[in-house]
Amino acid sequence: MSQTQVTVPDLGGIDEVEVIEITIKIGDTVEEEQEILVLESDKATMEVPAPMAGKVAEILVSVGDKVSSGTPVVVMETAEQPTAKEQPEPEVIKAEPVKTESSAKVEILGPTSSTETEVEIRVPDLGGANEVEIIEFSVQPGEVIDAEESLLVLESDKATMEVPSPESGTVISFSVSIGDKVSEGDVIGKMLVTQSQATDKPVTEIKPVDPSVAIILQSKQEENLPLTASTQGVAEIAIVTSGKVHAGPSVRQLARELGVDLLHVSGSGPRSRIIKEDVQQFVKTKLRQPVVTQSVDVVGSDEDFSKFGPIEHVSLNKIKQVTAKNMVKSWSTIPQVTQFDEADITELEQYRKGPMATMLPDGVKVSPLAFVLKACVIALQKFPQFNSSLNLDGTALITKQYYNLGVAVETSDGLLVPVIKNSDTKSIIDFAKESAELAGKARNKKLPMDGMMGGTFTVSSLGGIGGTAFTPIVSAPQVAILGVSKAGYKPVWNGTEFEPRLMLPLSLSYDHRVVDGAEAARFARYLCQLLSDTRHMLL
Ligand code: CAO
Repeated sequence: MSQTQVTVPDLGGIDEVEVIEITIKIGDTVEEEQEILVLESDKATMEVPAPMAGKVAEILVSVGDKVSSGTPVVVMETAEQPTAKEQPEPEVIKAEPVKTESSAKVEILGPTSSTETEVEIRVPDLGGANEVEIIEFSVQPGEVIDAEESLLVLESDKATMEVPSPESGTVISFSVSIGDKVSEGDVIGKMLVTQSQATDKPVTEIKPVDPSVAIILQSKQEENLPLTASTQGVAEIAIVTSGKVHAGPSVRQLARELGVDLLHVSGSGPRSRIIKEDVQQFVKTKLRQPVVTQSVDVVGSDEDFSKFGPIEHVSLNKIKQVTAKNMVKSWSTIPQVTQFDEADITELEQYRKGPMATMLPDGVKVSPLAFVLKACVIALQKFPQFNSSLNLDGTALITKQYYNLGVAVETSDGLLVPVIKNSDTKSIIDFAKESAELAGKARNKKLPMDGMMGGTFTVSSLGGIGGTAFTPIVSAPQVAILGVSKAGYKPVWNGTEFEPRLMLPLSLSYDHRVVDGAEAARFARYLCQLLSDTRHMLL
């Protein structure tokens, strides 16, 4: 093993550039030509690839440091010291302004009017490279483009380069497609330019895309900057800029692999440069976005059942139709899972039917549901994600600081869900009184619209009817719902013997985008603890 210092290559006359990204860390094994640093001047972004394969022993610069040609940046451990013979000869490729050729060369086809001329767009000098693939069009036919703005992007196995327009004008057409291989001089399209521009404007030649050195001149090269890149046997450099998208080759490659259009990605790097993390974040955000159902259709059947036997057509009232749409929306947009548990309410029921019954105000009836509601609000305060909603694009959770419990009520018109506002301020007796009152209003069609709005969590109890468990549907935009089934005695092992315990079945359905299974299990367990010993609710 030997150590080799990697230095900043010849920057072609640029004095100082800023280190804007370090893409390796100490201990990393890097391949030859793997990007290790990204540098940026006010003119261009440059990726510095490793000159040899090896292990990163030391990083000598930090993000924000200014470096110049020859500044040591990284120490690499390599299998053996490269001998002088093995080191590539310093090679300098110059990209200098020339008077007669343009980056994308143009050939005058003939004037179309006194001021406009149709010209052919030709591939410029590619620095010796042939058969370079077209990977991206930066403009579309019909677009008006400024001189030096990117026309298209080419990629060899070593570098990506943009072909800037030689003139200002209107792109008429491209005669090539993505994936086509082009070489210097190939006609790639036509554009309309003013005659004066087409004939005597000094333009910029693009060199590069050399197998060992890749330089891509930036599109706005106002100062005829003589760029010189040299391998110096140390590092190669790729200078990449763009007219519309500010991103390096590796970021462009990642974007292509993921099918991301960089025009839609905001750059968080210096001067809004798009970095890999921006592309990754863009993809994550897109994946998290909920499927937005434009219109929720309740698909039934158009089959003529009368051919099988007598039928009756019963129209559904508005409540049932709205409920059906809401159910379809919630069911089809929320990936939901149901967690089952059982609360031992033996003591709770002894208390409710015994001492508590003697203490109640006249006319107040307390069912197990009131205890469940009280337990829920305490659990929601401990597990705030259950009292939340996802924002529209799925990038944030809105946790609510208020607690409004919805209680599903069966009515002759269908299911209604009145909401007990400010549930965190209610006692068990309050819950009993309010749920009975709201259920009464719901059944008597006296419930105002706002009495069903603003719920943050729902409880659906079928305990008065029966059943051992069910899977309630989460009511969007809420993220969880608790189903309560009928309590029944079960033999429970107490360590020495089975004893009859009154067990209350609970079914917690939750939005799996927001709540993990383990959290749901903890939430349900916590509810069971609260219900198994009502003293916990006093804490
Ligand atoms: N286990 C055992 N018994 C229970 C129980 C449970 N989990 N929950 C209630 N009970 C008992 C009550 O104590 C009461 O018994 P008594 O008459 O002996 O006192 C009896 O069952 C009836 O209770 P209830 O249903 O009238 O009252 P509640 O407070 O439990 O429920 C309400 C009120 C409005 C939730 C209920 O009437 C209702 O409409 N439930 C249907 C909700 C529904 O349709 N959900 C499905 C929605 S679709 O997913």
